[in-house]
This record gives sequence, C-alpha cells and structure tokens, in this order.
Amino acid sequence: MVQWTSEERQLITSLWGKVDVATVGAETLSCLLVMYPWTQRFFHEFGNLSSVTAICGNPRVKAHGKKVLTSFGDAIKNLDNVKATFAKLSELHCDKLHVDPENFKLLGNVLIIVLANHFGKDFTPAYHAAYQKLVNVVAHGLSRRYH
Ligand code: HEG
Repeated sequence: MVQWTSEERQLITSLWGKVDVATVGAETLSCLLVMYPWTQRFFHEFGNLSSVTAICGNPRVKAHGKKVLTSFGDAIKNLDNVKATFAKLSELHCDKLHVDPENFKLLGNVLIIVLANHFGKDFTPAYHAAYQKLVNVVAHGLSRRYH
C-alpha cells in the first residue's frame, strides 16, 4: 500500500484547496484531447472536437473535465484508500468504456502541466513531486480492474 508522509498530505491538500475544479478540469481534458488526439475516440458523442478552438469551447468537454477533477478530489479525501474509492470507476473504465489505462497516466501528466501553469512559481518541486505521486496512485487505482 502507498504510504504518504505528513508533508505530502499537507502539500496535496493545501494546493487542492486553491484549485478551481471547473477551470482546471476543463483545461486538463481539453489539453489531453489536443495533445493526444487518439483520446478523442472515447468522446465522439460529445460533438465537435474538430479543432483546438472547438475542443476548448465544447461544453461537454468542460463538464466532463470538471467531473474527472472532482473525482481527483475524492482521491485526495481518501488518500489511504484510493483503490477502494476507485473500484467502481475502474470497472466502468475497463468493462464498459474500454479505455486503455495508459491514458490515465497521460491525463495525470497533463494535469500536472495545467497546475504548473496556474500556480507558476508557487508550484515548487515539492508540490510537483507530491502531485506526481498522487496522479500515479490515481492511475494505478483506476487500472486495478485491468490487472
Ligand atoms: Mg474517465 C467517465 C473519472 C480518465 C474516459 N471518468 C468518467 C466519470 C468519472 C471519471 C468520475 C463519470 C463516471 C460515471 O458517470 O459514473 N476518468 C476519471 C478519472 C480519470 C479519468 C479520475 C483520471 C485519470 N476517463 C479518463 C481518460 C479517459 C476517460 C484518460 C479517456 C481517454 N471517462 C471516460 C469516458 C467516460 C468517463 C469516455 C464516460 C463519459 C460519458 O459518457 O459521459
């Protein structure tokens, strides 16, 4: 099981308190769809994804990005229990959506870039390291069903 130091917990929760889940969520999912266009195949029913402008302005992308980021918030509230927290979501992504788990890592890395962009110099290497660990744990939790 993953162990968290009190410093990591503090870094993660303090930064998360300043995150605007709707904005960062929308930017993260938009950025994923732009940078890794093959991820668009899961979101055809969201409508127009034909250009960067279309993706970034797509209301369903925004809404879904917020949902995904809210889910990261659930992981943060349950740092010692991420696997159990994501058990149902892992089943959904594996059994129903057939999302290749490699994409969870891509999304986590994009999230880190978006956070670095929002917080600038306040996103110190210590925050970066704590968040890198978090996105790895989330990706791992979501991948459990695939193992
Ligand atoms: Mg997934 C649905 C969370 C990565 C594709 N994703 C969902 C839902 C949540 C979620 C909370 C809604 C579940 C529900 O309705 O019960 N997703 C989530 C997290 C991550 C992630 C925390 C983090 C890495 N998802 C992810 C990636 C893809 C993807 C990388 C595809 C590239 N998710 C996906 C799709 C749906 C969800 C296609 C269904 C969307 C819909 O039909 O509205």
